[in-house]
Amino acid sequence: MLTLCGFSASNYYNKVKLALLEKNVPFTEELAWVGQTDAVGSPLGKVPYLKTEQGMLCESGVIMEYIEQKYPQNPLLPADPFAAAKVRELVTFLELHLELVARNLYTQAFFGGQISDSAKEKTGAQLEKNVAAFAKLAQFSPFMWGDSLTLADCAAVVHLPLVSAATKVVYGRDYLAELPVRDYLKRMNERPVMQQVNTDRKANTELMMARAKAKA
Ligand SMILES: N[C@@H](CCC(=O)N[C@@H](CS)C(=O)NCC(=O)O)C(=O)O
Repeated sequence: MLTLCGFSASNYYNKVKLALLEKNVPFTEELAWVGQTDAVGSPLGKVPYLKTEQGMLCESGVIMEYIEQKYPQNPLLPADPFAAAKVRELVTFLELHLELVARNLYTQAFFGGQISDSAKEKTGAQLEKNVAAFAKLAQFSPFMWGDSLTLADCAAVVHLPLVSAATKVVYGRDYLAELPVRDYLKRMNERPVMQQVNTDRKANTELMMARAKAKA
């Protein structure tokens, strides 16, 4: 039995959880906040990490590939190598060029902090460019790529809402507004698995906020 470790407010944790649920792979969850992670399972102290009977794995992308290979049912990668590469290309764009860039805004957008004007300007310009490039790759019709749910959808549903929310708070404008993201997310949120992940995310986010308040 696999154990997914981390916390449900985390987008990277939920990306993996979604894949496990969509593939119908049995797993349990173990709550590990940042600062409480296993030093072997997650040497950088990040979540998620996965306990398997052979040992532990970190990095959500690696975990996803492991799950996909180990449990071929309900595939989240197309069998065709080029199609699979297109899906991976989208995951890379979503994470490297959108989420990681937007992450520079989270302190101010979600945690009551402030970022410098120069950081704001630099991040805004980078996001502008990257969103335009992402728009050329993503299909949204109805999935990120092809005619079935893939790893790219598991990444998109957890990362895109954060990019929208963070840019709205910091710049007063949703940088994804020109893309059909709202309709896409509405469709994806109708999936029972997504509803389960969202319910857990909301409960865990409240818990996280309460912990932060208690510490302050
Ligand atoms: N590249 C990592 C990113 C994971 C990540 O950044 N997780 C966040 C929570 S959403 C985290 O653990 N942050 C704490 C830290 O970076 O110290 C992955 O794909 O697993």
